[in-house]
Amino acid sequence: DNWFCRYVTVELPGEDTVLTFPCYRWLIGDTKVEIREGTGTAMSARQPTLQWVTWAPGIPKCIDAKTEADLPQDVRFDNEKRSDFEHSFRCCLADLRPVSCLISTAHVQLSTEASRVNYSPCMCVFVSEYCMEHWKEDWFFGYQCMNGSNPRMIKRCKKLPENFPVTPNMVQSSMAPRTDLDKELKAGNIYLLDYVIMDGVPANTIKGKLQHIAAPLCLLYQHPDEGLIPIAIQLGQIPSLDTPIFLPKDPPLAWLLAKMWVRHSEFQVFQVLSHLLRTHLVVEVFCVATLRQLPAVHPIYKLLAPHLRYTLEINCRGRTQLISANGIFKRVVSTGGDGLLILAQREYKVLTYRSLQPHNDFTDRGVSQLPKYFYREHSLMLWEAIHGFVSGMVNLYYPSDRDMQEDLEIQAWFRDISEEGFTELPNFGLPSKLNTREELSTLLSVAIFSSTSQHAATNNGQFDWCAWVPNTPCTMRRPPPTDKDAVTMEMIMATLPDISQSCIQMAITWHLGRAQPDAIPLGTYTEEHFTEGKAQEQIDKFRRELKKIEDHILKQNEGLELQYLFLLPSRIENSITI
Ligand code: OYP
Repeated sequence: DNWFCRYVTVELPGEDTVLTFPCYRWLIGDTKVEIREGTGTAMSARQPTLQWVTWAPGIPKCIDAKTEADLPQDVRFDNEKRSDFEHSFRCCLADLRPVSCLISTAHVQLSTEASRVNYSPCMCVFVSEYCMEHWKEDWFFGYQCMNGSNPRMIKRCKKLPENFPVTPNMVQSSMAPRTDLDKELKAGNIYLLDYVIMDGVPANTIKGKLQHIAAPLCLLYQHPDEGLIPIAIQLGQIPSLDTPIFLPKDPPLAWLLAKMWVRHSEFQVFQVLSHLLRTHLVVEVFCVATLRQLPAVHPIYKLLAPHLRYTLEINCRGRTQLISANGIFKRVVSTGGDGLLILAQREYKVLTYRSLQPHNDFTDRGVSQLPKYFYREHSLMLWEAIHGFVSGMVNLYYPSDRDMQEDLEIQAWFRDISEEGFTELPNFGLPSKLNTREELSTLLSVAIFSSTSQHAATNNGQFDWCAWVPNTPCTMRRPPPTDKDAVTMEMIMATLPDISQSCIQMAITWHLGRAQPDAIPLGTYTEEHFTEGKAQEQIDKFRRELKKIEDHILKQNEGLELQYLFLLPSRIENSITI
């Protein structure tokens, strides 16, 4: 008799009342049975107090709370976290103001090629120095496509897009000896960044001045000696005389400005799509469904809860302070205002469940062969560890697929996710019903991988890659250049964010990207939700797997000049808390 959760109806002797209990039997050991009083099948205590709301159409639904103050007390930040969060950003901005003149000095560095600016001690804390030294180099640009803060944009290119008429002749000087573009396309060594999703996104107006957005195309080449390097850039989707194809052999400032334009699109796609939409908002769906549908004694609640800590509050704060009508995006970012929502809606339309699973994502982008793609290697290892752990737990509590199918609470939870949370998303690709334990395990792995590893990969590199503003500008104050020979340093300076925009970019990327003082690392379960020995064994096994990954990554990074440590398990938080 392999049941997991049954609703048991009991007639009380001498009374008319009929009570329905959900009755759990943990099939671990054999005798332990827990019975909990309920109110029939709609028995989640949270449902009436926690509601879905459409914050904006065309993106996932979220929690119905105007501000974080409306949230239930037990999902709020604790005092320490709140005061750290509220102080760090303000202190950081205050520190930056007196030295903002230094940023302009640093800007001068661009023009004079002076080797180094002398930073105040304060600036040393804020600016990733390695990035400042190497950001103009082509290999560094290529490296960031794989191991920067947005490692999911690059795709293999087998055939040039029709709207990007690069000829073999144009790029011959970037090629290794005895080869050409056609051969390398066939050999699978050509890659593409296509920011078509930015095309026509309305640009913000800041302090009365219209900002600018482009939708670039950038071709990259996996060079046998130099590694992945950009070889051609077009700053618009329609080829024309006004959208020349920029090349590494062009005047250096023209090539530099073209790369900055690509990096500016990268900032938008990174923050709005990879970070906000694909981690914060996707994981919020799991938060709301789990709190609404699963009682705290349910094993899947216990499994997920540590990976959902603080996410509702940080997202509420994001909605009120970051992407609100006069939030930080509106004040300093080119997609602030209507742009960011349009961008997120476009991505949400094509968002697939498949693309949230790393092995599918890499296969679909054709990037399985790229060497030194540490993000790929580490995320696959982490996915395996997470999926192994989750399957172990799921199989422990559901001895057969049927047990899972018959768990009404988990089916209601699934419906909340697929029909409410990911609403208006017919092609997302979730099954219509959870039929197998494997389907449940994959879904839970997506939730845990997104809230831990994927968030760490995108969030934690912000400071390193985006604090140096010219490397990843948050806005552009002039339109893209149309004439390669007319690019001057004055034009570059007038294009990049101004000093106050730069200060805010530095402060925010530091505020969000720094190690959090109260961080709980991946695989650390402080609350001991699970008391059963067999569940504890699964946790211990998971932690041993993570330790192996930790050692592997540390060893792999030994002696590397530029280390990739964003996916070091000890630096991955157990949930999205920032
Ligand atoms: C919430 O005290 C969050 O004003 C960050 O949002 C910063 C604040 C509030 C303001 C702090 C304050 C966190 C959740 C999120 C997310 C993902 C997107 C992050 C985008 C960062 C954009 C940086 C913009 C730089 C110019």
